[in-house]
Amino acid sequence: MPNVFTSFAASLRGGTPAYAAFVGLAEPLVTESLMRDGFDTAVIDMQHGLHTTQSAILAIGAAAVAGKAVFVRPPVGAFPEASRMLDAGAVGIIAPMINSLADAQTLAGYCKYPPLGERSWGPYRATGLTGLDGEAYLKSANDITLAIAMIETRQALDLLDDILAVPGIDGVFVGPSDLSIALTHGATVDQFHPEVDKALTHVAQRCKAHGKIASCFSMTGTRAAEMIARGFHMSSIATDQVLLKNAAKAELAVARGAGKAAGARTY
Ligand code: 3PY
Ligand code: MG
Repeated sequence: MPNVFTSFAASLRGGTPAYAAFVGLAEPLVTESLMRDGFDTAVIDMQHGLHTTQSAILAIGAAAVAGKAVFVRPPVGAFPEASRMLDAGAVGIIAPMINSLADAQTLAGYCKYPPLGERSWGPYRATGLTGLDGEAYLKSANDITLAIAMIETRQALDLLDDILAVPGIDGVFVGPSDLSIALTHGATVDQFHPEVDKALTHVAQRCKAHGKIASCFSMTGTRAAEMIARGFHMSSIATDQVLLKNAAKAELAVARGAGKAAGARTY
């Protein structure tokens, strides 16, 4: 029986837009709560967030309890962690700083079974979450899980077509902060920098030409919707910490008489 773990990748490839939570707080309930609040998926962040191998595994399970399949972002170059997270039931890997063809090939190698790669066998939890037995999982894993390369440097942008052409790379995810730092030679970190904006449009167009997934980080819901309108398949929105800060500031402003109420809700 198909479920979110077997159908999410096809739905994303098919053009159903997805909004992702970006989760750095290593408490599983944070992920579960964001999934229950309506995000389509999440990126569990082991690169800059506080997630460890163990907490990421728990977050995958917490999202599953809420009926959602999530991505994991391992640290830079931690390719073995990518296979491990797929074994633990991640629906995809968003790998940071994929800056060369070799990086992209290595990512595909760790994420895909032969003939696309050399992922080692051991889908410890993935078979349970997908509901597939070993043989069925082997046959479908390369399709139902996603290897996504982050584009966040000038080299990566220059190599975009080559990266997208790697068999086993399902798409790219633009990191606009790092990209702004790279494109301005370290002068600023500005996700809305005109050069970044131009790059985002270019990435959406090249992904369309290659028939691959375009995804990116956005700091606000407005920006995320704009990215989907520009042809991106998926955008994350802010981070869990930013959402928490925004809500805290807004409610305190209301309490102190200087803000507008966000609306009552309960647990
Ligand atoms: C970036 O903007 O550099 C990112 O990695 C987003 O998470
Ligand atoms: Mg980055």
